Amino acid sequence: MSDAGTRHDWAIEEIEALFALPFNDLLFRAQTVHREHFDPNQVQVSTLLSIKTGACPEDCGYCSQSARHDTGLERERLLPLDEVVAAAEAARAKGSTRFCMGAAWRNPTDRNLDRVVEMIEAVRGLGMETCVTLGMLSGAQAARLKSAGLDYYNHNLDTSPEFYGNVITTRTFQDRLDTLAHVRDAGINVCSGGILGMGESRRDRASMLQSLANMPQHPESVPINMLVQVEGTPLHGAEEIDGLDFVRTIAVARILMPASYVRLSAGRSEMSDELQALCFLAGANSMFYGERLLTTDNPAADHDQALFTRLGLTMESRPLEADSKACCGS
Ligand code: SAM
Ligand code: DTB
Ligand code: SF4
Repeated sequence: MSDAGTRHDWAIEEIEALFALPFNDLLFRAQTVHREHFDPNQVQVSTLLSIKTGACPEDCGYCSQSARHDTGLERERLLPLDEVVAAAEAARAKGSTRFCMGAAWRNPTDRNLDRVVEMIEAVRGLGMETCVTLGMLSGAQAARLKSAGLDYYNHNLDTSPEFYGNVITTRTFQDRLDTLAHVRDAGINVCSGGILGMGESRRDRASMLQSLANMPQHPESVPINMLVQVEGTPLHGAEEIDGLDFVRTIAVARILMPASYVRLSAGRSEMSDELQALCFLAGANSMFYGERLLTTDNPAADHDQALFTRLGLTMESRPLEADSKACCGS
């Protein structure tokens, strides 16, 4: 992706000053930036599938799939290829252009990767873009995924470096940066963002966005999740984020990373249509589409279709090459 004209040297105070703008000024600025890079009435939609569920050795405080939390989730082995292909075909039939496969691993083994490579090749064969999120990767594993034709790798920073230790202790913030560097070096598009509503401060939100925006190249896709509170996880009962602060975070992400897709991710089932509309106005232009995220619910496709109609939004119909997606200029 051409990054010309975008900055990678944001100071935390500058980002906090954006957060502190009057709401209307912030949204106007974000929407203006958005229109310079994207069609403001188009949304890219991806569908998720959990290809290996539960029994994860990591201790991420938000996650239903950690073996350390008693969430009542049934563990499942790696799904067979035909089930994955059937789910991708169903997603494509509903208009989804990207299929994202998630596995509850700390990191994949090379044998795990053999199976995932088959899935990537089969989903690409359907004419869909592919994304996987498998945990930490080595450089060699990232290269292997690239040669299988993988389009995107999702690996979130999750939160600020300062707040990180309150949420996860079994791997470090630096481990995440290392995996993202392997993905970038392999030539795979980077999908990386975080979660809001875990008890973090506004400064933590600013700091997380600073870590993303000051990478040598911005992630092509930046998912902003609202914590889905799962009973049995340590973060169940965390103080919820104010909806307007969520919108502010989307707007700041849009301003800092003008040419990236900002993804309105987990948590939409708990959001009103009006709150989601504000997120689109703030510059969100991609989302997860389909009844299920990985282990929790997402709004029904017909509800999202009705929302698109009410807002005059259309679903991006065809995958765009990462290096030619700049458009419009109007
Ligand atoms: N195990 C892999 C990993 O952690 O990288 C891949 C799957 S993991 C579930 C992918 C991302 O989903 C996490 O990094 C986190 O940002 C997000 N996520 C997980 N549980 C969530 C929840 N309850 N609410 C919001 N986002 C969540
Ligand atoms: C991302 O940032 N959000 C998605 C995707 N990347 C893999 C996952 C959300 C998971 C929400 C909780 C669940 O369904 O288990
Ligand atoms: Fe495991 Fe990923 Fe859940 Fe963390 S977020 S517990 S690594 S599945």
